[in-house]
This record gives sequence, structure tokens and C-alpha cells, in this order.
Amino acid sequence: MLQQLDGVLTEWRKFDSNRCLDAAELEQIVRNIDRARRQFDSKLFFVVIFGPLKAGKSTLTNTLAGEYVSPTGFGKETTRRPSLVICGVKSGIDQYFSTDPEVNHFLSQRRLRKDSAAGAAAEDETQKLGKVREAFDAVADYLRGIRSNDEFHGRIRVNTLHLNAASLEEALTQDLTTEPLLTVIRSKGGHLLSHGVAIVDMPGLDGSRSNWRADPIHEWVISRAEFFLFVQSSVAALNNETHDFLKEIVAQSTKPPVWLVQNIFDARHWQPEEKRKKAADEQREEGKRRVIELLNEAPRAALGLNVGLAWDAKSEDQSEWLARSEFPKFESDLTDVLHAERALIQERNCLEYLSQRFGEAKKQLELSANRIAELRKKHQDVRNKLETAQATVDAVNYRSDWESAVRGEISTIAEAAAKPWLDSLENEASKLCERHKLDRTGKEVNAELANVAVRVATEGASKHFAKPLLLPQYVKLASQYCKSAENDAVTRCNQILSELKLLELSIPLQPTAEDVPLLPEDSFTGDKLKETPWWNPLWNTEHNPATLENHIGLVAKGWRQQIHTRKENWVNQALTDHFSTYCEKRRKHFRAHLQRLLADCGAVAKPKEEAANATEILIGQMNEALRNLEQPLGNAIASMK
Ligand SMILES: Nc1nc2c(ncn2[C@@H]2O[C@H](COP(=O)(O)OP(=O)(O)OP(=O)(O)O)[C@@H](O)[C@H]2O)c(=O)[nH]1
Ligand SMILES: [Mg+2]
Repeated sequence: MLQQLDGVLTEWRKFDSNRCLDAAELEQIVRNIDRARRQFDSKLFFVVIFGPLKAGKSTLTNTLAGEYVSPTGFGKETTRRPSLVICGVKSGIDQYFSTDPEVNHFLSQRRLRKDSAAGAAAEDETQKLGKVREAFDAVADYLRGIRSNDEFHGRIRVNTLHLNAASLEEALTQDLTTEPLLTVIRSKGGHLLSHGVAIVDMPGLDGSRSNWRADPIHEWVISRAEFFLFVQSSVAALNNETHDFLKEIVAQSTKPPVWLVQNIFDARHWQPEEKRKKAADEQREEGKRRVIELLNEAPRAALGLNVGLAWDAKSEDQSEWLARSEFPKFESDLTDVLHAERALIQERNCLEYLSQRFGEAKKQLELSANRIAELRKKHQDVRNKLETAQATVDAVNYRSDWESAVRGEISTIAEAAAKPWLDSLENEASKLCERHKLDRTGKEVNAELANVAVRVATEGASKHFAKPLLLPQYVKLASQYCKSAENDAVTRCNQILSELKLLELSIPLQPTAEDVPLLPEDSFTGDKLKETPWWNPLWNTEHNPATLENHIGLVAKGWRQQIHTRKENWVNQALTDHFSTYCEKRRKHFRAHLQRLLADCGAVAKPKEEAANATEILIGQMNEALRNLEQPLGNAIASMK
């Protein structure tokens, strides 16, 4: 199974997740499983000593180490931060600090119960908690010998102190400006330490200063330690804090062994031997009974020993005291059990840990796959909506009411423009009629009429159908009519766009002078002026008011007709050439906007979709590898039970 896992990890390390979505998460999966793989090669075995305040935890730690490695004290909370005691070639105290100020702030807020708000202040700090866990794991992996300190990448700083009572006091019992992640005590070590056991000495769980519920080291200890010594004393009560901690330990899927160590504080030392022994047995049994009562579960072993006596015996080299303390038997039992079970426990923990990482990985891969599906759906949704918007604009029918409404309106504009023109023609004609009554010949009248023709004809284009005059009316008509033809299409488009948080359609430009047709400046045709009335052969030389007036009337009528024709032409041109062009300009304006948005969305979506495709392939490969490993992992776990 491990060989297969190594193969998978080698493959996964080749992945280029730079181009993927959720790259950080995918890399984290690889890191986590890689870490789980390395655990199998761990050289350390973590034994955790925990219990209520003043139970003698540190004294037991010292006795097991055979050296003063953890401060002890009467009548005060002594151990304020956990320490990890290991065997070292050289003695010393190593404080492992994070170099991340956020992590340090987080730890100092959570580790020591300085005020009641400290624990609660950090609810939204899951991300920081993740970093802290990562840092613990990094240090622990380093200590386990499965990671080199190069891999700390400058994220961890180590401060080393000499191993002596004063430094121990400072490192483990005092306030520090920066909270270390872990404090490691390197000791020459007793029997256990020299066999690769690391002893974790915890602060009293019911301490008023250390804060086990908030300090993430406890969570880490619960999940990663391999063996627990629960130290109870005859003078300390089993309180809720200890109870809860115990419950969390036994709830672990790895079911780590828990030994109850009842520290018999010199029970009835004034009594003869057998009574002392009886009292000690009673204390141990009582301790065990209380644990069973609380947990519905017996500890793996329940022992009574006099830890204080054992420590004094060791430090003062009193072999008779040592025998009396029951410590040698405890130490050899523990050694035997560890010898017999250590590999098994470690392997089981590693398998369980690996299986948990697999579970997490599968969940994460599923999340990523869902995110990809969501992303694709979102992009498709945007595209669909924009296409709907476009179809809405395309469906606008500007011509539906073309003939009647628009032609009518344009005709009215033309009518109004032509009216003063016609009036002006009328006026000129009647002025001529007045003049010819005096004394004119037909020739003279025709010459004047020719002048009038030129003047009045040019007036049409320059004065009455002048663009500045017509444009405002045309603009008004165009915007009113187009708006009503567009109806609610623009509103519907804008609704879609605002839902998509995209720029809404702008109002198109109003018609400009170019959108209004020009009236040609042609002069009126003068055919009638060449005619000589058959009934008056002396037309050119003679004065005859009746015929001249008739003649002027006829010419003016012809010109009026011409004005009408020009007006009608103008109307036709305005409608079919200019107005229709303007309508399509508006449609084009809307379409261009939507096309731009579609293109923009496409440009944004493209790299994401490409990343999604790459990620999907990776997820598929990772899932398949996990599936292939599940069976052998399951078999391995089953064989452990
Ligand atoms: N008489 C007697 N004293 C003991 C015994 N065990 C420990 N002591 C003393 O009790 C005091 C407290 O012991 P520690 O080892 O500091 O207890 P602890 O559980 O580590 O305490 P905290 O770290 O403060 O929770 C020390 O002064 C020890 O010397 C014992 O069996 N008999
Ligand atoms: Mg202590």
C-alpha cells in the first residue's frame, strides 16, 4: 500500500497546479497526504501526560526523564505552556516560534487565560487556526525526523536556552513577549526517552491561567499523540475540565491507550505498612471508579504510585524509596507495553491519519468539482441571458406602424414647412397682379414671374425646409416613435444587465442634421411662361389685365403644384431613407453594446474555463488514485483491528 502511495505522490508532485482553479487547495491535499505518508517513518512516539492542576504531572515527567526537565511547585499553577521532552545529544531548551506575527498574536491571545474575552475574540479566525495547525505539524514532523528544517521555509524560528531550573522556570511558567508554538526540552534522558519516546507535559487542565479549550495545541495533542498518561492525585478532584478533555481523547477514532496514574500522596505515612498499602489501593480503585463512572469506559491500566517519593528517590539516589514508590514497576510495565505495542499503535495511527486525509481530500475534490460546475453554469447563464437580451433588441419592429403613424407625423411637419412657402408664393403672385393692373405687357409680366420663380423656389430649401427648423421636430418625432416601438425591450434588457451587474444600455444618439433629408434647390419650371395665348396675338406688346391675371393665376397654380410635389418627395425620402436608417442605427447601437458585453464576458470566462478544464482533469486523476488506494488502505486498517 505504501509503495502504491509513494507512486501516487510522485505523480502528484509533478502536477502543475498553477493553471488550475483551487490550486492552493489541491496543493494542500498533496502536502497533507505527503505528510501522512511520512508519518509511517516517524522516529518519535508521543506520550502525553495530562490531568488536573497539581496532580504531579511535572514530577512524573521529571522522574521518567531522570532529570529536572519540567518545573514543579507547591501551591501555585506551575506549568503554563506544554513542553515536549525528548532525548538529545546535548541538553537544552528549544523554543519554536512562528515568524508569522498573525500566528503569534493568535497564540498569545489564546494560550494563556488572561481575561475572559481572550478565547471568544477569535471566532472568525479559522484561517489563522489553520496556519497554527500547519506550524505545529511542521515542528512535530521535524522532531519526528520526517521533515528537514529547510522545509520550514523561514516560517519557524528556534530560540535555544541552557537547560537549568531558571531557564525552565522562564520558558514554561512565566509570561513571554511572544508565545512559542512548542517548547522542546532536550535531555540526556532516562530509559524511555532514549528509546525515542517524547513526553508531553501539559499544563493543569483546570488551570486559571492556561487555556486548554482555546489553545490549539490541545486539539493538536488530542489528535496526534499516541499514548496518554492521565495523572490524578489523591489531593486533586476530577473536575469538568479534565472530564471533557478525557472524553475528547477517547472519542478519537484511533482509540489511543489511556493509563490512569493515581499519584498517591504519601497515603497515611504514619500508619504501618499494610494500612498504608490498603489506603493506597483504595485511592487507586476510587480514582479508577470515578473515571469509569464518567466515561463509561475503563482506562487501559490503573496504577497507584507515589510520584513525589519516586522523584526524591531518583534525585537523592535512594533505592529503597524508589522501590516503595512503585515507580520501577510502573516504568517497566510502560516500557513493556510500549515495546510490544508501539509499532502497532503508530502504524494504526498512521493508517487512521492517512484515511482521514483521504476523506478530507475526497471532500475537497468534490468541493472543487462542484465549484467548477457552478462556474460553468454561471458562465453559461450569463451567455444565455445576454443572448436573450440581444434577441429582445432584435425583435423590436420599428416598421410596424410605419405607414400611418410615422408618415402622418412627417407629413404634418412637411405641411407646416410648406405652408409659409405657399403663402409667400401667393403673396408674390398677388403683388404681381396688383402691378400688372397699372400698365404691363405679357412679356414684362413674364420677366417678373421668372424672377419670382427663382426667389420663391430657393426660399423653399433655404428658408422653409431649412434643417435647423425641421430638426427639432424630427428629433421629437424620432425619439417618441422609436421609444414606443422599442416598447419595453430596452427595460427588459436593462433588467437582465442589472441582474448580471453589467453596464446598462445607454440612450442612443438623437437624430442629427444628417438624418434629415435636404430639399433640392431646383427652381420652378417656367414652361407656362413661354406660352402665348392664342386669343391674344399681341400678348408681348399689349396690356390686358384680364388675360394677364388669368395667366399669373395659372403659372402660380403650376408652381403650387411643384411645391406640393417637392413636399411629398421630401416626406417619402424622410421616411424611407432617413428615418428607417436612423431606426436601424438605434438597433445597431443596442446590439453593439450587447456584443461588447458578450465579448467581455467571453474574455473573462475563457481563462477560467481553461483553468476549470485543467482542474477537472487533475481532479479526475486524483480521485482515481484515491479510489485505487482505498481498498488496500481499508484492508490494512481492518487487519489492525
Ligand atoms: N508529598 C508529595 N508531594 C508530591 C507528590 N507528587 C508531587 N508532589 C509535589 O506536589 C507539587 C506539585 O507537583 P507538580 O509536579 O508541579 O504538579 P503538576 O501537576 O505538574 O502541577 P501544575 O503543572 O501546576 O498543574 C510539587 O511540589 C511536587 O514536589 C507526591 O506524591 N507526594
Ligand atoms: Mg506541571
